[in-house]
Amino acid sequence: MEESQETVKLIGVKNSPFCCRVECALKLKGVKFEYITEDLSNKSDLLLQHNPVHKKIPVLVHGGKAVVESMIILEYIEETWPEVNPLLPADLHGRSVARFWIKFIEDKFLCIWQAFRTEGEQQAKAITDSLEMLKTIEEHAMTGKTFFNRDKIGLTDLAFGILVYWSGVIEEVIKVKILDAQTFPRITSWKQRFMEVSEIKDCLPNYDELVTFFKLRRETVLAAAASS
Ligand SMILES: N[C@@H](CCC(=O)N[C@@H](CS)C(=O)NCC(=O)O)C(=O)O
Repeated sequence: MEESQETVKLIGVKNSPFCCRVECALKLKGVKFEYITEDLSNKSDLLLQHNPVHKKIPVLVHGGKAVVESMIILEYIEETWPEVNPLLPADLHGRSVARFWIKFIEDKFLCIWQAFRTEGEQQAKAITDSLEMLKTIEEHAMTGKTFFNRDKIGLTDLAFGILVYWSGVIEEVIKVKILDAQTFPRITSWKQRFMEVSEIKDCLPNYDELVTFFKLRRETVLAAAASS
């Protein structure tokens, strides 16, 4: 049977920040969707068929057509349902600024994951890089508005905020404080405002469960690195 033009499905897992970004965007737009939980240890034909290149989640399936890569999915959601809760500014310059910071976050935020995957000198370097990345955001992106460069939540907040939530988990797992409130007061108060948004609160997975999951994950990753 052919899919309705309107059917929206999200293939994902709840412990992935990239899937959480998409879930939050759909909730903010009030779009109804079906969440299809993927088994990453035994990838489904549905995932392989819809994302044959990277074989990764999240995948958004809209009217039977797949959209992949979380930030591309978020732009797609914004362009498909522009009227409700616009997630980009109306003016072109404002949009370019939002996209600049999204690119910055996509390029640089991985250093926090690097701190999760490593130990010793490599980890120390990843932490230094993470602090540098946060300092740039603290000084140049937090402009005194409620959210990133505007008073309404938008795509940049989703790009950064969900990763910040997960990085809190990583900090706890590796027992290193990176996003310290005294060093980064603007990011810290922005984070509080971001977490207060009801659609965001609804989507964030339980913190303690994430910590348990990522503790085990780190043991696996380090054991694999040690034996290679
Ligand atoms: N750049 C991608 C990253 C997606 C990603 O890394 N997904 C992970 C889960 S968090 C995945 O599917 N991993 C499975 C694999 O690498 O085989 C995005 O933003 O969507």
